Amino acid sequence: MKSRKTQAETCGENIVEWPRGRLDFSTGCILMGVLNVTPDSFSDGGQFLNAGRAVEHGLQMAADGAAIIDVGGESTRPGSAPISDEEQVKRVVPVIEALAEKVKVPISIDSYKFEVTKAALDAGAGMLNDITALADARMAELAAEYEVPVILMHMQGTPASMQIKPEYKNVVGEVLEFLLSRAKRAEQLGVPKERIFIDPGIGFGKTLEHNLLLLRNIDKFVAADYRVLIGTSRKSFIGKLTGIDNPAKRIFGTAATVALCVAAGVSIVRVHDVTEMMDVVKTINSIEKGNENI
Ligand code: HH2
Repeated sequence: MKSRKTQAETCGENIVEWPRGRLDFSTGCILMGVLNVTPDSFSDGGQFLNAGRAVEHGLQMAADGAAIIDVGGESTRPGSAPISDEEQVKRVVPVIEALAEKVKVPISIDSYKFEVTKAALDAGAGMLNDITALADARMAELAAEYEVPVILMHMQGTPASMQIKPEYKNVVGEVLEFLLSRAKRAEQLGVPKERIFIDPGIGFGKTLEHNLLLLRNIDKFVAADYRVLIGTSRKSFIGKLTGIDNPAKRIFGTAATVALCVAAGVSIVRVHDVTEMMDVVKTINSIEKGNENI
């Protein structure tokens, strides 16, 4: 393993606290559970479109150890087209409202749309997950105004076109530079540094080779000044490597990437299979920290 540096060494305090939430990194990496309230997400589309079932799944993920529940109302899989703000709000708001009342962990809203994000914040969301890394600068203003953390993800192009012909001269350098410049912009717009998370955006405008290069060099992101989040869960590059077409069956490949990320010092992993990945995260955290009691 290239780096054993934890993010606490580069990012300061182990506890990140804000009016609507708190994240504790003292045991190492923590886990974000994915809750897609969509009919067409690549791996669980349609499973949680019903609000009652979505809330149940969110509660289960929190009970299983997820430290954040990430609620999304629009699939951003390759080739997907955007849907209206109204439709997204209709999907996510009832779920966020119900979950915010029932779970202690923060709920993040997976959206890059200002109106959707604002509605989600008013419904009780406590974090922003923006796959466009503040392409709309008003998103940073929302984060500052509601005093919530923001996840900045890198994407080349848009979901509709991003996988047609992604190109980089130096994918690691370019993605990192982009994220650092957006993180600086967020700080300038009033988001404190400890509330900013950077994410290289695995699978978003990246070939298999790009994804592997980013994962092989994840220590370079960890060594930057911001905490890192990674989402590899069930993604198609794992299907390409393992020959498994069904995304829900890509658990072992996902586990391998999660183990690698945790060992490299990543702060948050975004996953669908919370129970299984909790075992991976706990095991690697214990090895890294030399602590058998976590
Ligand atoms: N990946 C997906 C969606 N949102 N957000 C961040 N920060 N990082 C990611 O890697 C990421 C993300 C895609 O996964 P999923 O939500 O399961 O699929 P879909 O977009 O089809 O709903």
